[in-house]
Amino acid sequence: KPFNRLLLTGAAGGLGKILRERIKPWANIIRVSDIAEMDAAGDNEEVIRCDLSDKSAVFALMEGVDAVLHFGGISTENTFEAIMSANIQGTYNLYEAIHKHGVKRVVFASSNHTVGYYKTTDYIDANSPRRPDSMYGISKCFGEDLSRYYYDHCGIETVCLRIGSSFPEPINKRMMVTYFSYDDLVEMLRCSLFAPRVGHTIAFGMSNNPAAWWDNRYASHLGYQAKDSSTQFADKFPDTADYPAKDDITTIYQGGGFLLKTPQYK
Ligand code: NAI
Ligand code: 15L
Repeated sequence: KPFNRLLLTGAAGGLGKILRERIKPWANIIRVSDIAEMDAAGDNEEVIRCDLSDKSAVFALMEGVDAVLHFGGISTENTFEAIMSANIQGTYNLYEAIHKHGVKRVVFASSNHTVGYYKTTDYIDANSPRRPDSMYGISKCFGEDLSRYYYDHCGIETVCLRIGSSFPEPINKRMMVTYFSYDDLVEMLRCSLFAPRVGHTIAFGMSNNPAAWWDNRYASHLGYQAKDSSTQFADKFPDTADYPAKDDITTIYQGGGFLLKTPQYK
């Protein structure tokens, strides 16, 4: 198999549970980790419970690892303190361990909330200045810069995947634009792990949806081609003249409801 040992963080989460099943063909051993309880190890699996903010635990977690899918951390808006520990300290610990153990390739689950303050009428690409919409989005910007540093300084390659909305199906109009099917996510991860050279790449994780806010031109070297589209859900959320609504912050900006969630500004 292409890798001997592949580490997945966030394995107890929504995406982690899906990925745990789907990434098996890519490595002889899949090491899964989370702060929360996970299912027991199956064939060719290792299960290690670990808090990403615990540096020595993260160093032990990385031993013998060849590549990392970093999905662990707080995945929605929260207090700065909580986000600082899991996402900022946690991602720093992870990259220090990656450097120490000579890991060559990482995929970092970044987020569309790095650019959530663009308007839903804007069309942006990976070179557009970031406009985070939340403390959560700021922590993902930190992960993008941190991984850039570890590439420039140490040559560790990372694909920062700004995931749109990866759920079974869209649950509102916004998600008709941001929808990223599980199959397309897995394909994007495969491309990110196996493209010959990725350097430091920022990619947007989205399916081939009828409307888009993001241009993936700077990720074309990954060779990713979406197979799915939110079109199949169009009956649930038909196009109407009231979207984006002019007076609703959650439809004016790409980040949607995240703009209202930062605890100290609620
Ligand atoms: P989730 O919240 O279901 O999973 C995150 C996992 O990280 C949880 O199992 C949690 O226990 C674990 N975790 C939290 N703090 C931790 C810590 N200190 N140490 C170790 N593990 C910790 O979120 P989901 O939806 O599965 O997302 C996975 C990743 O993808 C997250 O990093 C999220 O920010 C990112 N993402 C997901 C999107 C989506 O549409 N599902 C969109 C954009 C980004
Ligand atoms: C994210 O970054 C979150 O992790 C996920 O729970 C969704 O809210 C997603 O963005 C989204 O924007 O739909």
